[in-house]
Amino acid sequence: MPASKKKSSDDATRSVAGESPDDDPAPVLPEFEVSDFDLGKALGRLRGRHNLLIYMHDNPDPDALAAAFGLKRLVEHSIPLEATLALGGIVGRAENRAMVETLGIPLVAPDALDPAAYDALAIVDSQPGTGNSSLPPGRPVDIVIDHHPARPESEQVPWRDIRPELGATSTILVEYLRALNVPVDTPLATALFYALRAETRDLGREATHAERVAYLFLFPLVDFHLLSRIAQPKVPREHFAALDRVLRSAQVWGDLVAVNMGSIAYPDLVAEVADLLLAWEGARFVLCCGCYGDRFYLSLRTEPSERRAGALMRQLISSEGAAGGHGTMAGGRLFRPVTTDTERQATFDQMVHLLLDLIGRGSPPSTPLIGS
Ligand SMILES: [Mn+2]
Repeated sequence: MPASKKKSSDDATRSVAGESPDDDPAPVLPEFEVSDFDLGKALGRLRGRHNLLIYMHDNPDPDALAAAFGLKRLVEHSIPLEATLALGGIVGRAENRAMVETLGIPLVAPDALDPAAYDALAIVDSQPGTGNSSLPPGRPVDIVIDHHPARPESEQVPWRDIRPELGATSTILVEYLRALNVPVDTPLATALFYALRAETRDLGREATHAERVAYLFLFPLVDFHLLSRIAQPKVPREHFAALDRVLRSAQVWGDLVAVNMGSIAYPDLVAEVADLLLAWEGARFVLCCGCYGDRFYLSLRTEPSERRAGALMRQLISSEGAAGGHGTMAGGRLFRPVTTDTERQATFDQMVHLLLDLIGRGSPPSTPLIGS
């Protein structure tokens, strides 16, 4: 149904620019470009299905959470179907936990789920075959929506919308919701808005015109008090102790700063600290490593002038683990268990020297980031 014929008293349903009556002095939004993806056809293929299980990458970040939340809203609004969000790993970072709790994003842990009971599967902000999700092996996937480079495993997926040129997967979901005039309520708008902010560091990292358009569309729908509770969360005392340890352990090799964080409280702490350390004026590359249980996690950040984090991470990990990422940010995990302090240090040293080799820095001596 064309948007202009749809009557609604809810401000939240205000949609694309140019649809307001002439006497409505609503501000004009920037051009909303519709991609050539056939959303109607994609949704049509799901007719007759009853329940959709939506996966994200494990230890989901705000972009994954918001995209999954948005997809649930989109399909439930468009077809008689119920969607469930499957949580692989844990939501660890304080901001992300606050996002889930404050906005009521309904996540179900895999132990409580039987994928066989669902007749459709989706994955957002990741793809089949990456090794970083809890997708049940061997089951065909019906929907993949992502902004990471396309993988061969995604080729056969009927609803396949992969746009590596975009800064966030959430941008695609905003486009879908707008295209079909799906009401975007406060929690969903706030989730998508926070995702755009977090994923692009306030539109400064890998954001495109499409992210800016999505941001402005969501802006009047956001609850900024809720947003503030997410972006400035309260943290336990242990968080400062962990940061203190990390900052004292960080080492500098020329323009690379790297840290072996040892045992970490949650997997995405490596990404959180990598973002923090990139603030140092001398850093063009940041590598953070840490173990959650016996799983060895890596996070890599680069300055925008060195946009090859994804490729570097894939080379670092090669066939020994799962790697993903794009221009200035990437993550990875080793398949083999890493259990002792000695093993962690040896694996860290190996990764740092491999990275120094890959970026052509040789083997400069290391110095502590801060004086001891
Ligand atoms: Mn993303």
